Amino acid sequence: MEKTLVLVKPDAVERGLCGEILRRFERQGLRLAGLKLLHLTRKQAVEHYAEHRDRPFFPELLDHITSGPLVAAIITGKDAIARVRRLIGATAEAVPGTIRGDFATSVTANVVHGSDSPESAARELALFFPLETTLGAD
Ligand code: IDP
Ligand code: MG
Repeated sequence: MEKTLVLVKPDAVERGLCGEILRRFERQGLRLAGLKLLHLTRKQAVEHYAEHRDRPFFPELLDHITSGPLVAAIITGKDAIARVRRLIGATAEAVPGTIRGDFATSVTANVVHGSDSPESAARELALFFPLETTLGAD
């Protein structure tokens, strides 16, 4: 079993897509193991997206992810990290049938985040769910 971090980004929360997006994971047999709504500070956003610090789109990315409340979820299941990424779809030109392919309105407003590796999942889950991670909840 693996755990991964999913963020339903502010554009999707604003559009009322939380239920639809979480349903896409649940109907594939993935399970919710943690869930919260929060509005990220700029500092938290910088920490979450630290790997993109030097990219030209970084300021736009920070503006978007802090633009309103987001929903953070721990998603668990066999091969959860790769399965979540497949359901989310590609960063650019996601195909129809994927979450981004069906709902993204731009590369920035792309409705959802999923951790890209076991190392990212561990780092990101500790950031968004420190208590659950410390307690080893699974
Ligand atoms: P990912 O979310 O598919 O893992 P990353 O390359 O990690 O994609 O980029 C993080 C986020 O930064 C993307 O989800 C998207 O919101 C934004 N982003 C990535 N590339 C671009 C770009 O070329 N222009 C604008 N925003 C981008
Ligand atoms: Mg990424």
